Amino acid sequence: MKAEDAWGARWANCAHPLSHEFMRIACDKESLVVLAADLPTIGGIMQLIEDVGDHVCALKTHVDMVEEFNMEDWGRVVESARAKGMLLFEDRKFADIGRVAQTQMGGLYDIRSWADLVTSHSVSGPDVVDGLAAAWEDVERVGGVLLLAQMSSSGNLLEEPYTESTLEIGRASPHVMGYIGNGSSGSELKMLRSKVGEGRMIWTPGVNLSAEEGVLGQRYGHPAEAVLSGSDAIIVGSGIHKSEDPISAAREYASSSWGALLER
Ligand code: S5P
Repeated sequence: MKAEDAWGARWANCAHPLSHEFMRIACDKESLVVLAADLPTIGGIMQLIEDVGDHVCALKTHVDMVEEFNMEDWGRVVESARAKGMLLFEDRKFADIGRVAQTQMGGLYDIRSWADLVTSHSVSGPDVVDGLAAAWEDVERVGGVLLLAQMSSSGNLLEEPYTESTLEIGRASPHVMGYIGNGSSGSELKMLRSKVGEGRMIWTPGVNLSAEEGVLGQRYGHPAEAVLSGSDAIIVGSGIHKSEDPISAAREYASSSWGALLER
């Protein structure tokens, strides 16, 4: 299916090049799944990419949870994700002043050199986004930022006025590809979509086909409901990597999210 037909107004109105890249991959794979590969070893992540990469559009990582991290082995992860046609998305949740965020994009993990997308909080103000963009510029790469406008964890402090200020920061920067929204709540998502409009993506964690609650305060909603409420990508971790059959699970999340997009 052609991306502009599947995505409609979103295709026409999103300006960030990586949003189009994502929408194209989603159409190729018939899936809106972003894989949260929350595993502590490079071998485990590699295996997961091999197993489910065909049904997943982006690999979301937390590099700082990987034991014995080194750039050489990480290069293999990056290579195999790219070979499977996935975007690389480091969920670093930056939150510092601009200059420090720019420096943190380098360092041991050298996120700027391989990540296409990163998450950032907006709590420190708009300069954090400029710092991240400057870091990609330093290595002559283009990247996109997803700002946390909502969270899925219970009792989080991202209330409506904070969400609105976050959207203001996002609107002012071409580097902000979109926002993280709360996938566990259809009503919160509809509200977020109405404020965001068509020009930015909303990606949502907090989705699971079977569980309603995760460990340590994680909340879950149904992936199809999230997409029907305005989400453009479902971020799935445990639902896939903790499943007894990750391949079938990835297929189910793919078809549930893709079906909901076509319905939308
Ligand atoms: O509000 C949020 C934002 C994020 S990015 N809630 C989240 O759970 N996440 C991330 O999504 C979290 O860091 C984890 O990697 C993933 C959810 O994993 P799951 O196992 O609950 O599906």
